[in-house]
Amino acid sequence: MTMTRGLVLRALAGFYTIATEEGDLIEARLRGKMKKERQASDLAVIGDRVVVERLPDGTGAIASVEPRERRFSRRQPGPRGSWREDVMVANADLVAIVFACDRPPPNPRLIDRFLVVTEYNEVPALIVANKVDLIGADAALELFGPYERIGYDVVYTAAKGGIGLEDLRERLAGKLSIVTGPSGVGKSTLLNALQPGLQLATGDVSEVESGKGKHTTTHAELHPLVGDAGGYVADTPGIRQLGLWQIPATELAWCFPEFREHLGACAFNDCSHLHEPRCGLRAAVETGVVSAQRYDSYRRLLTGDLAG
Ligand SMILES: Nc1nc2c(ncn2[C@@H]2O[C@H](COP(=O)(O)OP(=O)(O)OP(=O)(O)O)[C@@H](O)[C@H]2O)c(=O)[nH]1
Ligand SMILES: [Mg+2]
Ligand SMILES: [Zn+2]
Repeated sequence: MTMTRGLVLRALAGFYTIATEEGDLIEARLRGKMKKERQASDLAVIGDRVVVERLPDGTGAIASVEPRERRFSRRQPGPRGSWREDVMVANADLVAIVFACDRPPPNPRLIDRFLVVTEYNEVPALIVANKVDLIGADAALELFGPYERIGYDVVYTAAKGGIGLEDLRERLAGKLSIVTGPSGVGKSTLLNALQPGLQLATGDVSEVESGKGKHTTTHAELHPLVGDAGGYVADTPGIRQLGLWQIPATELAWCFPEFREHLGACAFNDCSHLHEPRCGLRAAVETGVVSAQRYDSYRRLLTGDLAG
């Protein structure tokens, strides 16, 4: 029996593409035993490091999945108030959140929701402000500068026109990254510009604008990055239903990093920061130390008011 270690690059309908440590790619399925023993959320996902048995026909059978160092997952409501974890990628070093400067225009509420998910998963976030060609550098800085001021790394790019590609390449080099964001913001176009060999399918923006929100990319897959540093990047389908991405109420405020230093100042230690007296967070919003917009995102996420 020949065993090898590898990284799951693609997982689709029970078939897995594994990059082995010997440098080849093999198609594998899970061993039947694993399927029975493990929960759905524990089955292999992209980014998982696995042990594979090489079968005589050239395919493989995944014998085990190594413990995950990190995961980027969503909690989805299950039956009778339970939760189901849906792991999108394992062992990600970076989540690149792509928004367009225009077409579609960025929605700050939605940016905050993406950021909260990365904070909850404790994976570093990079904000990519794409399509800067449409509004120019100054206007782009006005839109995304506030995120730089609260400590997020922002790169300004135009997949069409080749702006900022070197900055983005530098951030991704040597890491296992996932690219996420709404549909039509240019995630696939950007990765193609970064590495033309990828040839990812891209969409026509007019169909996005028509409101149908056609998703051009249909599944997540890790692509090896060229260059000495190596690394992998996964393009993902645009995410529409971030509302399903549940964060426990007691942990939500912590997912806004600039709120953290104010949370100890609340009179009640179970303060929801909505209406309690002597709330440290609301005091910080009133003096302008914390942005009213970000607080509004927090309030909407907590109360389930996801409109706008
Ligand atoms: N002007 C301009 N248009 C861009 C830029 N990047 C992408 N586009 C256009 O935006 C549209 C959508 O691009 P995609 O790369 O398919 O978007 P996506 O984020 O991968 O979309 P999904 O796969 O549906 O999630 C295409 O028409 C691209 O040509 C850019 O930097 N500037
Ligand atoms: Mg795409
Ligand atoms: Zn409070």
